[in-house]
Amino acid sequence: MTLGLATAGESHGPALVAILSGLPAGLTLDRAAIDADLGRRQQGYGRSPRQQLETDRVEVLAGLRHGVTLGTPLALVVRNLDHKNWDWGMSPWPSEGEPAGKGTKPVTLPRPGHADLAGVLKYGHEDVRNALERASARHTAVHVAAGAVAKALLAELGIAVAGRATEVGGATGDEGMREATDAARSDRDTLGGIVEVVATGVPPGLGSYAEKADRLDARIAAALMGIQAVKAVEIGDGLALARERGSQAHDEIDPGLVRRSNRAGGIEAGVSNGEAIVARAAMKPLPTLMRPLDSVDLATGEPAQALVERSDVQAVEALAVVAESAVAWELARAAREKFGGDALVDMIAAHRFYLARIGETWRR
Ligand code: EPS
Repeated sequence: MTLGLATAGESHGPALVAILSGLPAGLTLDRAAIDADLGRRQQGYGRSPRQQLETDRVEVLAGLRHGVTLGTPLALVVRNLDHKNWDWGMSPWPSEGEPAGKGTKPVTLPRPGHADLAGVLKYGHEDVRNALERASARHTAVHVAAGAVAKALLAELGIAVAGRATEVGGATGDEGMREATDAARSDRDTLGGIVEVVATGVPPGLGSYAEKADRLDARIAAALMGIQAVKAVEIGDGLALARERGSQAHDEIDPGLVRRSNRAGGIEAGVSNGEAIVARAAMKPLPTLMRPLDSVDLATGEPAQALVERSDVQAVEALAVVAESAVAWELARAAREKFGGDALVDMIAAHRFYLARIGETWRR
């Protein structure tokens, strides 16, 4: 028993969709809670004017009856309200009538740092838009909707997951991060940053050291690295541990199996150890620049400036929500594998039974 997630959708197409498989029956979903996470993802200082056009809301097409999962695939939709401005340019079928709105002319100026160049070469596109539309971070919206479902499942097991931005453009603290954003905006530049996700209530024993692909840290790292613009991932004290001695780097165990520290970030040998799971992701500066970088016009082969489109100055707070969703999804997947159950009550019972079994040796 595991969770599956398949998504589709272009940034300016009609909608983003997701199909979630492997959820137990009997899980109550709260539409307002899912929409609240979608709203959190859209907020944050430094987002583009596009966010004023979109008010993301989840629609459910299948797998749910009266707010309760049926144990069948759950189909989610988040519409792109901006699509009305791209009706002709992003029509799934051949467009009718005269070209109107946005996206009517081919893009031939690839942006360094974006999917543009590799995408057109890989897929044989002539219009860079055919690559950038799917590569866009817009589609993180539907991943956040899936993550909200995962968080609802984890809450039934007493697990909570929260993400926050810790650095923007090298600056820390709310004030510092805002100042850095303002400075980059007035220079017509962009920034990256760092986010931290913490999961509490995770029992020991999620993930496995049996195979590389089973390791919980490998799965969390892949999930975070799979988010647009993420270039580095750290679990616990990650990079800093490499510079320390073994006598300093590990989390000593006291009676009651309490740890003196959590430098491992809650995972040892790919298995959760009962401490809070701590994961960080680092995001590069956004590659759509108002003062474009040097590139080449793919239509002529001549030097040119990269595509200029409206852009966020930074989207680190959005990444915090997306990263939280990604970690929640991986934890929910690992929990489905460990506790199984077609009905939520079966899963909860298996979780309780397991906690009782280890309870004599593990604090709760
Ligand atoms: C994005 C570019 C911008 C962002 C978008 C991600 O969109 P546009 O090209 O339409 O101005 O606003 O993010 C979202 C729309 C969103 O909902 O997060 C990109 O190229 O990744």
